[in-house]
Amino acid sequence: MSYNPVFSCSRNSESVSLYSPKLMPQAGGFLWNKKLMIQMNCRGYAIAQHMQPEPAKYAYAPNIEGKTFMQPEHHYYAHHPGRFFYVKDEESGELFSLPYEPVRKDHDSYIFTHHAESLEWFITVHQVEFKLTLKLLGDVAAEHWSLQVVNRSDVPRKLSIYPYFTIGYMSWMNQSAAYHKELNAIVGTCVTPYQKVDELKGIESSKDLTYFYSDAKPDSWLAQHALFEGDGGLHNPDALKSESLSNTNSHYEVPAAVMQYRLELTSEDVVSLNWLFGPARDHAEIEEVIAGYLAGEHQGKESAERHHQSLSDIETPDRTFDHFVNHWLPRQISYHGESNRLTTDPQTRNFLQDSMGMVFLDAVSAKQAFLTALSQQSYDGAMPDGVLLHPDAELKYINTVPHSDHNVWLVIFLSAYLKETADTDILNIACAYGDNGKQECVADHIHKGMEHLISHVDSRSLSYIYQGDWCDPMNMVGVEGKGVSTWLTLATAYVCNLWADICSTTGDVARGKRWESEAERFNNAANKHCWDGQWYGRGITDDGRLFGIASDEEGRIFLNPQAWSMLSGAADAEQVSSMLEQIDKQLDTPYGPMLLAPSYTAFQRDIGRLTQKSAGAAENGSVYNHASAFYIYSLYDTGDHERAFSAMRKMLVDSSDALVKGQLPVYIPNYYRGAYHQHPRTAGKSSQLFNTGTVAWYYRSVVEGLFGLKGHRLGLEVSPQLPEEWNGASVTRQFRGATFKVKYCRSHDHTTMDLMVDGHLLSDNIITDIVPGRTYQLVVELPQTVKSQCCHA
Ligand code: CEZ
Repeated sequence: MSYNPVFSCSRNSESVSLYSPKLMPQAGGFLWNKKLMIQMNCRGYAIAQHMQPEPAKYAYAPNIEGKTFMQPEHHYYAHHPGRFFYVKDEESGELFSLPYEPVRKDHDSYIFTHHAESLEWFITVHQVEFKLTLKLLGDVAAEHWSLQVVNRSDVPRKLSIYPYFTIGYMSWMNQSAAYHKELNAIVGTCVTPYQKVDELKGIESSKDLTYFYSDAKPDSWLAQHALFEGDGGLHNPDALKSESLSNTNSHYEVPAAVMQYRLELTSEDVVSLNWLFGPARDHAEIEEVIAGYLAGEHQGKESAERHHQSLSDIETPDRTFDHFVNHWLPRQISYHGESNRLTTDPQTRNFLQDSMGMVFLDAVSAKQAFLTALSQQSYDGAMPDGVLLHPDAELKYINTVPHSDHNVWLVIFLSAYLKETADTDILNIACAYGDNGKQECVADHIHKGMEHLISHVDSRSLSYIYQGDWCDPMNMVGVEGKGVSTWLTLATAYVCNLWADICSTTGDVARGKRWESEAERFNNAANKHCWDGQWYGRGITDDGRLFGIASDEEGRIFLNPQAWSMLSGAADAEQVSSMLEQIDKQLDTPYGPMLLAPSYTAFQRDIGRLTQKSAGAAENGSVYNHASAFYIYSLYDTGDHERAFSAMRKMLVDSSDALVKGQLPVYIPNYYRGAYHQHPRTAGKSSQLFNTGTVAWYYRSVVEGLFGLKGHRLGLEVSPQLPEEWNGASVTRQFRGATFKVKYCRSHDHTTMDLMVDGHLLSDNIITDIVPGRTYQLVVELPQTVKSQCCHA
């Protein structure tokens, strides 16, 4: 274990431990399976959703709760839903709780450990050890909690343990809860509230029960929140002052699930208790889940060992980086790929980028996802705002607002997929259109999508933005249908080039040439109309105002157009160096580059909702990691490896900034608060939201940029861009069925890179004729750098 005061990462296994519930009170982690996702913080608060197939809750807030999507910087409060365990010492009367809430009494020791498939607390109080574990029950929508209590003192101890699981305000129409002896469970029941007759059909099949099953018979129970809490408050509930709970149900009263277990432990006695908590349709379903659990089914989720990683066993001089990229990064990509961010209508761009990440873990399912998206394209080439994943799914929330960028992501996915797999057959697969069922091959679909993309432009060849592009809340730049986006113009040029490359390399040279010239048209347009002297503006409003420029007091410079001008090839060397200088000066922070600066402090009607967000939060100038990831990818693309790695590294939580970020290094959040110069007190704070397109681009940058092990039509192209100060590194790369054990080393003997494959020197940097199933030893010899020499000394 490498130890520091706040957290530690275990060296060989995928786990991170936190040593206090107070230093980073919001920190926690998440688990998911195909049916359920739970985010737990280290103090016991929980946010859980199950899919039926629409996302739904089974533990609610104490009052009426509106339906919403997952929010950044979620706020917890005393009555927030959670999973809590009160412990009463029957002899001294002392009361405390695990993992920390609601009593908030210090323990003698506290460790919260996040593993890939479980969350665990190890807590000691007066020489009694408590090991609390949460796992999910295979691919069933159920939480499995277990508590092991060990008396390490020399004397017998009498303790009462009371799990208190909030069920909360289930429904204003009908809610109740009671203990059911035959199930040994407290079951809360409700009727999903509705008003319109039409809604009844949709909710009749919903899982309106919440159950709390115990594998041991409790000594007493209580199913009603108000009676449990009484006047004592949650930190000292009235119900725990009596010897036993009152075995009272709830009848149109807010339900809760509380049980009591009286333990008498002699020295070294061990007791284990287990519970299941989850949603159900009816008692038969609860019985089925319990039976499966008792029979030992549902061990581990199906997906766990299915994924191979394109990159593994990374060893570099940077342990934090290794640990994150070896374990947590692929885990977060899998979460996106498997759960679709817990929606049945993921935004098209999210779905395609999440699938791009999956290319590196499970190319077959990534391909399937791509074809699912493509089958929803209209015959005129337009892509819908969201991809429907269920026959009854509908476009909701942001997907009812027209955005202009969705076709961009089809080509980006395809290009990444082809690089990794060389599966050009995909281009010939027949796929139907969403609106008329006609079938055409994938290549023709893409071609139509590209035509659609390049036709939605003004007379200057600048792409219309409508009510948003990649940036959802930039909703008023083009609301009248005239405003344009510099970012989208450049992204269009970029994908024209990618598509040109795919066409040319698969033999359609004429098409390739055509798309190359389209790329040039868009790049020229951006240079002519959007370049502001030192950097690119972000767009031109309906009224013809170029914004994101030097004369703007707020929103003076945006990151995205700069990054994508490097990808698209619009910016020449002089422009690149001028932009980078300004990014360093105006956008960079210790947590990464901000999306824009300065953050807006007042509504700008011609830009939109983005300017109404709090300064430094989300798109209004946070360190928006998704945008930083584009920037990183573009830096590797232009060979600026020092800037690229520095931005990549700042994105990870480190011991030096964990307290500021308030998060454990188990995922990349969608943002860290920005407005660095305007609001230094809050800058750097994590959004704690792990839904983000960042991870796909991050992984791609690590594989293709940093380690330079990039797919090429002919084989594996090797062009590493290690930070100057690294003297060496090693990785295992799975590629097109073969395994490459790669060692990088710098030495004085080299002025250029030399590649040795199984001891033979290669004449160029592409390994061809790769034999699936074979393991290759690849040694990459690199010239010594001044910095790496210093490090070595
Ligand atoms: O949502 C993300 C979107 O899921 O914001 C990104 C966008 O590219 C992603 O597709 C940038 O706008 O204000 C909003 O409507 C935003 O749309 C947010 O909800 C944002 C959230 O941070 C969710 O992760």
